[in-house]
Amino acid sequence: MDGVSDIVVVKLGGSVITNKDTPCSLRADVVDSLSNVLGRSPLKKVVVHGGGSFGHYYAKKAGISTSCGPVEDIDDVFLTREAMFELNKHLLRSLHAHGLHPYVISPFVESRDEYLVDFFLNLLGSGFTPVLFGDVIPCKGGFKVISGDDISYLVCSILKPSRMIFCIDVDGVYPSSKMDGAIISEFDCKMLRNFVGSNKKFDVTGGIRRKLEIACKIASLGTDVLFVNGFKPDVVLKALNGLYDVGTCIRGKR
Ligand code: IP8
Repeated sequence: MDGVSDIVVVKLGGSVITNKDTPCSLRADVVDSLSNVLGRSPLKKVVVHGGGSFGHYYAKKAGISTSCGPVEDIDDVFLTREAMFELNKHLLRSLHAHGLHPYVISPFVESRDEYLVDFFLNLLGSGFTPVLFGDVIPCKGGFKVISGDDISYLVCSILKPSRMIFCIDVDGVYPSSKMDGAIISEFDCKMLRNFVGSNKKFDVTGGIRRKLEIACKIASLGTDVLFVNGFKPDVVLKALNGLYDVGTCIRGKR
């Protein structure tokens, strides 16, 4: 125990909290049930959320991706971020309605200063739940999307939490792109090299393979990583309570 390991980082996937078939369409009932579960957990939590049909819709339309590049019209940066703030506002209200005190942090600077450790610990110690989300950030030569998964890694590298939970739209990681049969209960990062997985076309930030790459980086920090079905609040609660057999787990390197 290093004093901060009772923290859990929870990433709420955009495909869980939004309906990706319709631009800017919130799954208010899902947001509510997840907020309820998060509100019931006594753990210190950092919540990160994705873009779904809000941020991804505008980023894709404008050709803004995870690679740094010029944007034709900087208004597209505004519109993408505005959509993310809109989505974030819904989530904040819901978390607050379920007894949490969300403290939104954006933009998230790609820095791992000691300052940030204290920044988070002071917030958590005061009873706040830091909330972050995928964003569009400036880079040399233009702008790029920083995904909520990348942000989760940055948060984990700052806080070294005991656990990181990815709430995704299926039960866990499937061995093949067909996503049928049983999920992988324990994913060994050595499997990554040959892992194909599905790559959903909607996202500008990549599919399950990219998620697993990030999850393995997080596990290398010593953090256990879980992929669970965000549509199943009881499963998310079990994961928060420390049960690992409710989805796909990647054991943190000890
Ligand atoms: O859904 C994407 O975050 P993600 C954020 O976590 C934007 O990949 C702005 C599209």
